[in-house]
This record gives sequence, C-alpha cells and structure tokens, in this order.
Amino acid sequence: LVRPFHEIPGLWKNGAANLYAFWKQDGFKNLHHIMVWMSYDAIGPFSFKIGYYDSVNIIKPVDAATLFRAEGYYPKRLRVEAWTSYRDYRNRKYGVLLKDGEDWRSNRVILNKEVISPKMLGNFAPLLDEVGQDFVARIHKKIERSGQNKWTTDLSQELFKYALESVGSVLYGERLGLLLDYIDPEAQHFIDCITLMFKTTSPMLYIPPALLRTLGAKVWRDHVQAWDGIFGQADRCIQNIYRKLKEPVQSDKYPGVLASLLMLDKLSIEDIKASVTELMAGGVDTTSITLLWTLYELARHPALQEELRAEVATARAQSQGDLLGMLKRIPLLKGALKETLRLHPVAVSLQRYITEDIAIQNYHIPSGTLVQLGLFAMGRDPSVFPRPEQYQPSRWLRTENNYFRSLGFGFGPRQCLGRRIAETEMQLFLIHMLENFRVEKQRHVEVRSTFQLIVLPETPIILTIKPL
Ligand code: HEM
Ligand code: 2DC
Repeated sequence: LVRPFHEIPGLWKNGAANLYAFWKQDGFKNLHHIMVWMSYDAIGPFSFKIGYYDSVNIIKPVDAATLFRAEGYYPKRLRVEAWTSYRDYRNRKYGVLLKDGEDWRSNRVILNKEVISPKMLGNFAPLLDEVGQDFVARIHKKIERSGQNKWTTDLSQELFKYALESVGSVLYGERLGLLLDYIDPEAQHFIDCITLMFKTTSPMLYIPPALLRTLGAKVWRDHVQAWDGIFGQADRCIQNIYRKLKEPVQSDKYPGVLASLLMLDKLSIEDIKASVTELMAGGVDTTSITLLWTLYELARHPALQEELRAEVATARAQSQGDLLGMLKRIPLLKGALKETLRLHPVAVSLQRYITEDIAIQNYHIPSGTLVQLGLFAMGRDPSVFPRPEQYQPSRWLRTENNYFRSLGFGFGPRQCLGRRIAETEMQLFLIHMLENFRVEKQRHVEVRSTFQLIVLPETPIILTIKPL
C-alpha cells in the first residue's frame, strides 16, 4: 500500500507565512535546530517549504540509500541562487560546484583525477605534512611568547590560516606564507571575505537575490564585495602560477593541482580558474571549523585524547617515516573526525533532485522532487546513533553498522571534491597537535552552534594549549 505524494505531512506549506514565523524564531540562524524538531515530529518524510524551495525531507539511513540510488547520472543538488547570481552578475563562469548536467560531469571527471583520486595522496601528503609541522612550530612560539608555558585562545583565526595554507600548497604547489610572522594583508582579506560570503548567503536561501539586488539591499552588496575579494585573490594566485609555467625551468617536483590542470590542457583556462577558485574558497572554513570542533571535543574528553595520542605514537613508530603508512594506522583518529562531522556537520543537509520515482516509508515521491537528507538531524537521532549526545569515536570502528551513516562529505559522484585533501589535512593536523600539545578547556559549558550557511560555533571556543 503506497500512499500518494500529497499525503506526505506538510510543515509550513505557505511560503510568506513561514518566512515570517521563521524570522520570528530567528530561524535563519537555527535552520539546523528547526530541522531536528521537525523531523522528530514527523517520524516519516515531511515536506517543507521556506522561501522559494519546496522539498521532501528525510533523516533515516535507509531512506538516504533510496535517495542516492535515484540521483541519476548528473546528480543535482539545491542551487544556491546567491552564488549563481553573483557569477551571472559579474559574467564569471560556474565551476564544478555550480555546474550541472554534462558540463558538470565532463569537468568533474577531469578534476577527480587531479584532486580526489587516491593516487594523488602521495603528492598531497608531504605538502600538507610540512604545513602541519609549521603550524605546531608557530604554536610553540606563541606559547613561548606568552611566558606562561601555555596559550589560552580562540584558535579559529589560526585555523583559518592553517586551512588556507594547506589548500594553497596543494593547489599551487607552493607556500602562501600564512604561518609566518608577517602575514600578507591580502591573504587575510581573502579569509575575511569567505566568512562574509557564507554569512550573507543564508538569508538569500529565503529571499531571492534578484529581488535584493533590485532593492539595493546591504546583504546583496556585501555578498558581491565578498566574492569580489575571493575572486580577486584567487586570480592573483592563479596568474602567478600561470606566469611561472611559461618559464622553461622544469623539475620532477609535484607542481600542484593548478599547474597539472594547465599542463593537461583538457579544460579551458576559464573552467580551470572557476573551479580552482571554488576549491580555494571551499578549503578554508570547512576544515578549520571541523578541526576546531574536534579540539573542543578532545579538550572535553581527556582520556580519549590520551588514547588518540597513544594511537598516533604507535602509528608513528610502526610506519618508520612512511607518511601514507602512518595514515593507514590511525583508525580511532579517523573515527574522531567522523564523530565530529556527525555532531557538527559542515552541511546541515544533503539534497538531490531525484531522477526517478521512489517510495520513502510507503509514500510515493515523483521524479524531479527535491529531496533533502537532514544530516544534522540524522547525526542526533537516537534510533540511528545510540546515545547520540556522546562523542564516541570508537562507534565508527565497527564498520558493519555504518551503512549510509558517514555522509559528512556527501555521497557518490557529486560528493565533496575536496574530500581527500580535507581528510588528509585534518588527520595530519591532529597527528602533529597530539604529538606536541595537550588541549584543555576551562569550564564545562556546552558550545551551541549557529547556521551561517555552514554550521558554526555560536560563541568562541576558548582552549588552553600546553606543551607535553
Ligand atoms: C561539496 C562537505 C571540505 C570543495 C561538498 C558537499 C559537502 C561537503 C557535504 C556536498 C556533497 C554532496 O552534495 O554530496 C565538506 C566538508 C569538508 C569539506 C565536511 C571538510 C571538513 C572541502 C575542501 C574543499 C571542498 C577542503 C576544497 C579543497 C568542495 C567542492 C564541492 C564540495 C568543490 C562541490 C563538488 C561538486 O559539486 O561536484 N563538500 N567539504 N570541500 N566541496 Fe566540500
Ligand atoms: C546549506 O539549505 C543549506 O562544502 C541549504 O566547500 C542547502 C545547501 C546546499 C549546498 C551546500 C550548503 C547547504 C552548505 C555548504 C556546502 C553546499 C555545497 C558545497 C558547500 C556544503 C547545505 C561547501 C561548504 C563548499 C563551499 C565552496 C564554495 C565556498 C566555493
């Protein structure tokens, strides 16, 4: 007995009234929490409309499996109008993040080989390891300068620099120099622009950017400024490499993603620029915030922190200088990163327009429907993760019950393109931190999260770092 589509319980069907209710509840900043109570209320799938997106929402792993089976050959997620509007406005090409259909597929296939293929890890890992070493050296210096043999701080700015330095070294095959004493103000400006870009995107999920543009609204103007800053800095980095490529000096050193793509000569320069800019912008807040949440959890769980330190020490000893070998010997640390993304996912939801009819818990859902998997809600659902409030990296060691549960980077051919970079960068960061410092937290207050397109800590996370 399959129930028809229109019988799916609807929450907030009327766009305008919802928008008002949403605004009154400070919903812009609480989308993830609203999705939690909605999904627990509804039990099964529910439809949900705010602003201009209408979607069917699910949170169970089995339903996620059904969804991704129906994503088709050109998986398509919710279109972030603010991002496409900016590019249309400035006459810039879409990169792989925003392309769809065959254009997406043909670009993505080429990018996959240079960015996410496991073969590239051998090239990326040494570069990222060097950045990790420089980061701990910088923290040691900060501790020395404090004169207290410890450093108590909100690490987020340092982590932004670490993340940008990491992704920059992989993309450009050279260092940007963000972990030095003197920091290029333009690089700092780039970091600030990314935060502003995310922040100004979320209201435009509800109010069409075209309207805001006509009204000359501040969010739209800020958004344009933010992307202008992002593209300006990325253009400078890209030009710099492009110029160097024309010089005849050749070596067998890995030249970075950008130079590899240029030499491969399979994508137009405009396509390469568009996607490299997205990779550079996508590589900052995502990994840094995930690392910040991880340090926060490790500070709250000292015994676990020691366990991880021991795992890293053993992995280091057994791998005898083989970097990739070491990364294969840290299952608990990888579990910790999955656990962080379960409780603090970067993306509140994954979405696809399904390309065939499906049945979700006996409801018929027609092809073409936008289906959203509430990732944040799923991570906190006790029927999916027993004792969901507990940070337990070891739950990921039993791989047999991880079916459609580890989805922090999305799924399938449209999953996060930066995934391998992100994972390697985060693993190496934690390895170096655990080998050098103990991380502590003052008071045991729960830090809540807020939604600014990605999920962020609502208040600063203050940590104390002590040398071992
Ligand atoms: C897409 C998460 C880091 C670049 C995505 C998606 C998610 C995600 C959930 C959508 C996937 C889907 O729809 O199935 C994350 C998380 C990160 C992270 C949790 C770190 C903790 C990065 C980094 C980069 C990056 C470091 C760049 C180096 C991208 C790009 C896409 C994407 C370009 C679009 C891919 C496409 O549409 O084909 N990411 N990301 N991300 N991410 Fe990431
Ligand atoms: C935000 O309702 C909430 O990885 C919306 O590195 C649905 C939605 C659509 C696309 C998601 C977005 C959410 C969160 C941020 C994501 C984005 C796809 C890629 C992007 C998950 C869930 C992100 C952060 C990229 C960003 C790269 C960009 C800055 C060039």
